[in-house]
Amino acid sequence: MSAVDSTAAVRRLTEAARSRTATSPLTSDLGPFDAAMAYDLQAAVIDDRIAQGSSIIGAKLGLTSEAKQRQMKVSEPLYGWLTDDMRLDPGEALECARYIQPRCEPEIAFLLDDELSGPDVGAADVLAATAAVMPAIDVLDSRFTGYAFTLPDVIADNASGAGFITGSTLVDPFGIDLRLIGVTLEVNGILRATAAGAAVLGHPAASVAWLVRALARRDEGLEAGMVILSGALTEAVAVAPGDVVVARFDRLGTVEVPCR
Ligand code: 0L1
Ligand code: MG
Repeated sequence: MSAVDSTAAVRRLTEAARSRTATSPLTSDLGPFDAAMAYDLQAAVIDDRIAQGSSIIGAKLGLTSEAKQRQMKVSEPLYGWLTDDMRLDPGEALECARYIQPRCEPEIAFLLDDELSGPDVGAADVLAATAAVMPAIDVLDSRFTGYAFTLPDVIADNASGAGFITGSTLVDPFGIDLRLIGVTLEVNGILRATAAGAAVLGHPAASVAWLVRALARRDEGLEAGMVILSGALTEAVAVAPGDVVVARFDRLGTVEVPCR
């Protein structure tokens, strides 16, 4: 496997996002590459955004539930980064024209009050470093036509990350079994999916721990103050102007996104 042209790959992804025009998978045009190189390309995409003025405020996990792995035909999780320009304020509308093919999915978000790094971090360490958990909706927008990609492609594409919104309730995770947090996902008042926290790698905190261990392989970690989206509990739903997406979480509260 030869190294792919990083400049060409980054240009393809940033131009697709800028022009809201989907592109073909990098692996089909630039040749195959592995997950390690895919994370190098992801880092280059994020560096490019930082150079344009964005800053990293958190991270996200993807493909953490069996439902999502089946939907996307892959068998392992992945991660990406959240930048400040991706955050939607409570009540703010999701402007569909800013995206290529937006989808929404409900997630449990962790707000860290301590840094997390190292190859041996487990779910208990994550909970100990967590200030609060919050209900969240992850907004996806694959830069690849029809969400058709291989795992390295979607890693390079920052895990299809495009936006996110957290609910206004900050909940202390102690005394709550996050595996048992139920969620309902409604679009326009129609129930589209239900799930519980255990859908996310058995426990949402185990999912964040997986991320920390994956980052340790690159000598990276998570910082205090970061928001971590721990992975979707259900499949993602496609959204269009006029839709209202509502995710209701047991004990964590509700988060809602109007689309226009
Ligand atoms: O947040 C996610 O689960 C994204 C994973 C990437 C696959 C997708 O685009 O659904
Ligand atoms: Mg997600």
